[in-house]
Amino acid sequence: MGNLKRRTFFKLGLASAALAVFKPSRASQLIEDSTRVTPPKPVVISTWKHGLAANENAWKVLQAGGKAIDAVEKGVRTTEADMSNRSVGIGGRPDRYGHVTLDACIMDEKSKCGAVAYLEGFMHPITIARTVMEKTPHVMLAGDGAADFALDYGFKKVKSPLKEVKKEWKEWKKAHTEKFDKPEINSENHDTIGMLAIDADGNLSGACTTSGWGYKLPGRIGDSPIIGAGLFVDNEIGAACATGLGEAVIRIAGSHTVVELMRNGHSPEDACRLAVERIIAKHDDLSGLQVGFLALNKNGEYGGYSVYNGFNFALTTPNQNELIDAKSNRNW
Ligand code: SD4
Repeated sequence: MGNLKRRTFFKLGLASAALAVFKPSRASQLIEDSTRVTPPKPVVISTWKHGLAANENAWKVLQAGGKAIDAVEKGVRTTEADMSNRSVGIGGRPDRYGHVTLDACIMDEKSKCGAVAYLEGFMHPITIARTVMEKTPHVMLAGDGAADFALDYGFKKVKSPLKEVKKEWKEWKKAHTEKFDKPEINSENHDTIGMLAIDADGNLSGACTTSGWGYKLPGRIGDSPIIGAGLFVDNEIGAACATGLGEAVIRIAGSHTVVELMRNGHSPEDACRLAVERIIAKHDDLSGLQVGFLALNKNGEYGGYSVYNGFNFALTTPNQNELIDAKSNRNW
């Protein structure tokens, strides 16, 4: 934060802190900062390199004047359908016993949300999550219940894991005989897709979908389907999503924390940085603990930050379409 930024924030921060307790204020009222660039809307951002292809499909919806909720669903379906992706969808890595279990959630501008967790054998968990949101009084369905629900709504079962993924898992299993060997998380081994969008009407939505931590214990559910952890949207303020070690994200209700930091006047990048620092402060052992956050506020400003270097995100606006390296706290 530059001096001007800092001074502006402190001045506004004192006045707004009291207000924020009683009445949520729009980010645009809290942040008056001439050094910040506000991109023209719509804007879509998403995690990792595969975000570029996902953004392309989301952009088709946004460019045609469509809604952010439709854009994020369409966007992340691209990654779910990509059989070369080992962390999202049916092409993902299985748990310790060879089952690929999928987690996903979605949230719209009215704070409606839906999620599926521990779901096996469906191509598009994000659309099943949206169906939970739209057709049931619930937010989250898990396991067999989620699978039965999906079948009831006409989603088709597909086989998993893929042959080559099964082969890789069998080799892993041979080498890992302990009851629970901590599977390695490193710069190669995590690429959940989280996507956030603001449409031409200024409405925000988000989606997050993953096959989770490769070779996890059966029954394990990560942050990605948990509203407030892997994803959170508050249409008055902004949206955030997370990637990386879900357990660490859950411990600080990560995405909700990022949105609340934006509510208190922090820029998207700064909010992500503060959430990362909170995670760092709460863990004695940071080895392999990669977490990255992305955030987008009501003005269309965006940012990301991660524990370790190597986290990047795809940005698409009317003027830009690029992969951006997020700042990080430390190097691998
Ligand atoms: C999880 N957060 O299941 C997910 C994994 C992930 O990038 O993000 N990979 O913990």
